[in-house]
Amino acid sequence: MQRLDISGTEYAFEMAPTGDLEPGWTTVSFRNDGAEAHQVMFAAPKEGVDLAELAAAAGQDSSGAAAIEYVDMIGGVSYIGPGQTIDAMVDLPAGTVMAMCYVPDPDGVAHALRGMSSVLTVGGGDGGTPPAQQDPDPVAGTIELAEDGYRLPDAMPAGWYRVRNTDQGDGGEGLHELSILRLGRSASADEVDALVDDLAVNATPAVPVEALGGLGAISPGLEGYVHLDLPPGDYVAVDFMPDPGDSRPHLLDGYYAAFAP
Ligand SMILES: [Cu+2]
Repeated sequence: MQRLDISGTEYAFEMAPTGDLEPGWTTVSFRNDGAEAHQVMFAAPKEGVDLAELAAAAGQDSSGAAAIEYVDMIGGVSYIGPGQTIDAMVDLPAGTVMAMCYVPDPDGVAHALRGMSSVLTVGGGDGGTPPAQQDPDPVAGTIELAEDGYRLPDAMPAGWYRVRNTDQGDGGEGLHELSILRLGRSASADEVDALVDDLAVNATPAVPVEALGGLGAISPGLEGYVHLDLPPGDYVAVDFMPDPGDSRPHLLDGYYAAFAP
């Protein structure tokens, strides 16, 4: 399978290879070599969208809500802390694909607005054979991003997880991500609620958390894969994504779940 190694720092991606990508399933290995949390979300502009128009709309909006009106989100790696590495698989379409980080900096400005955004050109090179369309083997389980929240397996041994966004409600605007946070200690439901409120405003929560990554934002009907190896403990899965054109992150509307793998 095609492989893309990405390192994230303040505020740029470094990618290898830097070109010659073919369409199809691609293993994306993301390493956070920075001091802040980062992510890499892949986005494909919708049919007919002009990149300059997209850049103008996205350039002032740290929530990402403006940008996502113009693109299909095709997955990637969600919010992950310094020193952490995670692998995901992304089905890259031919054409222009953007890689973006919308984690806020200490001033609340999205990293993408500070330069953490890259444009990839997929295919159109030498017409070589694209990577085989194959499922990773073995798949340890399936995680569903449903209209009303996460559907997580009862047990989550180490392995590849298929992540499917099945939320077709409200005109198919249900963009979601699977961001996995490990709690420093067990927390009551009220403490988890408070934690989510703090995360939504980029405040330091009372319960310490470690961002382990997960699958980056993915549009309704699409799927991706993420490799999880979660030590025993208490976790919360959260969705920082907003709806297109509305900056309110989904976690504030209850799109989160406490779990113990
Ligand atoms: Cu970043």
